[in-house]
Amino acid sequence: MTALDWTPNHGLPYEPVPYRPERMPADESLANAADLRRRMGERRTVRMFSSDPVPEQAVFDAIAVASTAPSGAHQQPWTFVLVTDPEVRRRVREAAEAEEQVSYEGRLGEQWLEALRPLGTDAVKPHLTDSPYLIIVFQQRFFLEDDGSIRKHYYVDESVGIAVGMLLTALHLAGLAALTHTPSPMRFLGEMLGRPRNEKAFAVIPVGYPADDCVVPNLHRKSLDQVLVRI
Ligand code: IYR
Repeated sequence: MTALDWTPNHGLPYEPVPYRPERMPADESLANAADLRRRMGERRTVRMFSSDPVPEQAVFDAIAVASTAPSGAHQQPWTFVLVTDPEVRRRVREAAEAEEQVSYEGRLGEQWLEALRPLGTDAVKPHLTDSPYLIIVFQQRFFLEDDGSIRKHYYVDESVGIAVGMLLTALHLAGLAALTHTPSPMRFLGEMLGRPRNEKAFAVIPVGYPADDCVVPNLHRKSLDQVLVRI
């Protein structure tokens, strides 16, 4: 990874430049929006992966899409660690499963376990070693200058959350399955992957094709009128 200044714009002053994208005709807007709605309606969180390889450039492209997300003060406070090394993955799985074991055996509490029941999840996480790729997303809580001093980053949770949403969308539209996995606590990831002290693990995202015998829970989504309020 190349070194960055504290902001990708190097602290330069405001410089307005023209932005005049060609306006999309309404029928094209409607067709695109309806098509995207249909395609995204087909996205499912997958926990059973094939180990078949996927086109690597599609994964790079999806990460590049994620990095176009809007962010607080345009600080782009994210790092995507792409892990394929089987030994590193074995260690990540071992540590994640150890934490999950404690969680499922009681740390989560009865109400949380009850909320998870329809998902059919447990402490065994084969996707951490089975999928061809693991994207571990880190949030940069602050910028670390070369001399060790710190510059604040703004709206880090929101920015990284938006970027991960765009990553999941891009992966799905490229025909790839993913899982938003948040082993808790995740501190072991920063240590294991040698990340600097300004970075905090945000999500672990296995990427690949669903296994031939993949199943997903029969979940239903809220309808538009359940989530949309018009005033
Ligand atoms: N992190 C655990 C538990 C878990 C929590 C939520 I909230 C989920 O939506 C799914 C799982 C796990 O990965 O199993």
